[in-house]
Amino acid sequence: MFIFDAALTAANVDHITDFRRGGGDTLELDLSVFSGISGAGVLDASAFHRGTSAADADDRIIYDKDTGNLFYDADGVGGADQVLFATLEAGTNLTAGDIFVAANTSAAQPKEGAGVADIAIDLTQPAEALHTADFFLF
Ligand SMILES: [Ca+2]
Ligand SMILES: [Ca+2]
Repeated sequence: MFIFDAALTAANVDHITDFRRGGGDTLELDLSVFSGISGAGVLDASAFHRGTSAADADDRIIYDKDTGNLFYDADGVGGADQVLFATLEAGTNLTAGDIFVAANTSAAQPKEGAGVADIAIDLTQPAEALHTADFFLF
C-alpha cells in the first residue's frame, strides 16, 4: 500500500513507478489530509473522476490516465484548486476501487502474509530525495 498522510504541497508529490493493479497495491488516503472526502473505506466511485479536472461537485480524486497525474480537489468543481499529490506511470488503469480512505492510516497494521507490494513511503522526505531507506517493507 502507498500511504498518503502528510500535508499536500508541491514539494510532496510522490512518484509511484511500480503500482500494480490486481497485485494487491492500494493507495491509502488519510482523512486528516484528505478531509474533503466523506467517509472511510473504499473511495466512492462518485468521488473519483478520470480527466484533468473535476467534473461535478462530489469529485475529490482526479486522475489523468494519460499523464498518470493524481490530484485531490477538496470541493470538486468549486473554486478551490486541485492539488497534485502523486504521479503514477502514464496509462495506469487506476480506479476508485484501488483507493482506500482511512481516519488514521499511520495506525494501520501490516496484514499477516502481506507481500512485498505493501510499501509505505516516508512522506517526510521530498519525493525527489527518496532513497531505498525511505521505503519500508512489512
Ligand atoms: Ca462525481
Ligand atoms: Ca475545485
